[in-house]
Amino acid sequence: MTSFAVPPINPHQIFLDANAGSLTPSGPTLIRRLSDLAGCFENNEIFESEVSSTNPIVYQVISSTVPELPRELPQSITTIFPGNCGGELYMTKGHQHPDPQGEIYFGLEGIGGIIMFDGKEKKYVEITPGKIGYIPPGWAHRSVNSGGEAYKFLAVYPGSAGHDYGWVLENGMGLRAFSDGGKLVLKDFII
Ligand code: PAN
Ligand code: ZN
Repeated sequence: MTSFAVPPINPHQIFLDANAGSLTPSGPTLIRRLSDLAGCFENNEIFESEVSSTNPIVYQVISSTVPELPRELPQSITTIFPGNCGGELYMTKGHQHPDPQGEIYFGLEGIGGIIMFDGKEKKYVEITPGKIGYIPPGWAHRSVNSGGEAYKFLAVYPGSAGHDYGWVLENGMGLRAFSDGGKLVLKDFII
């Protein structure tokens, strides 16, 4: 089982394999199945039915060994598989950083986007390979896969930022992303 490294962290090199969606040496790997996304999709009836039938893997996150500790700069690659639940695109759970700090996402493969919400304003930023998405401090963020293949991106964030998933369940994300015959359709997020 892989894990985060223990400080002090020595200067080192990390090998990024965009195709495999991996970082080597790697720290923890997280697998999120549909059942882990309770409360995220609009159509709860279809969500429950798909959870009890195939409960597919929606996304995975492979981290480097750099720990989530103050002054460190952890990285991870998220791979969101293609698909939807009741027409709503496969997505990450989405979170706020309790210690408001910025973050960058760098597109590696596939096509997707970041839904961002600061509690009032909402934005959608498309990410394709080579594009950097900037998430300013105080903006909750959720990623979606808007294409027909796996969508992969590298995330780099301050180690003290933390992850608050409850904020999104309470406040929503401002926007929901759907696929209409392969075309991205954004709708207001009604709480
Ligand atoms: C990313 C996310 C990753 C998975 O590394 O943690 O894409 O999304 P959830 O954490 O919302 O499940 C990031 O934004 N880190 O801060
Ligand atoms: Zn984040």
